Amino acid sequence: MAYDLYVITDETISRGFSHVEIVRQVIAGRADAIQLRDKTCGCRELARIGREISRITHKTGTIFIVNDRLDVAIACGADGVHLGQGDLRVDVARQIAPPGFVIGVSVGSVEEAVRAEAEGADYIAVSPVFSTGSKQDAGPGHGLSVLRAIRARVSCPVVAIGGINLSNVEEVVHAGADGVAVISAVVGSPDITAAAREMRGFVTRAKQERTVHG
Ligand code: TZP
Ligand code: MG
Repeated sequence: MAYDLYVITDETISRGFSHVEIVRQVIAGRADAIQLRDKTCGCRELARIGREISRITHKTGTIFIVNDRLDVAIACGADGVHLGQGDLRVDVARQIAPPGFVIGVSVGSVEEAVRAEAEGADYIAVSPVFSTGSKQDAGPGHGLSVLRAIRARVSCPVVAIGGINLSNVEEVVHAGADGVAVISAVVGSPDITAAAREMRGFVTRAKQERTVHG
């Protein structure tokens, strides 16, 4: 599974676009994965939105992940769930999830990354790589050195998240990220589709450079 461009929805910075409208626009910009993230709406509403999104992503083949809520993710037909360090453990979530369900985990250290992979994570998200205003409790950025150290210790896909934009995405990929998860750089742009397309192009190019130059 490819996570080159992983866009997280956020209605608070999307200039009036709903989660579903954000999803349509980032898919038009060739996002590989999208995550439904809303800390304010109840689980019934989240599941309703999620069902609408999964109807879209099933047609396009885009990976659809729900943040935090395994129950909502399963109920709405998403491909997976993204768990934080305070959410269900991956191996516990795995017991409830259907076969093939994608489970991603946020990690902030080599120790957390190694544990998440050992517990069965399908991908890990190094969070946050840089400081960000999009998540109040994200804490300071861990930097590229932690990303590099984690990359060296796990074999599952590593996604970088937090403060990633066009000016730093190249170094993030060169530090070993398989993909980048972004909110503001894409969802906060006046042209969400164009921003997604441009960001994905940067990731693709940086990955090609990595292959060529080792
Ligand atoms: N988790 C860790 S950082 C973050 C989340 C949801 C926010 C990323 O947003 P941005 O705007 O790309 O920094
Ligand atoms: Mg979470």
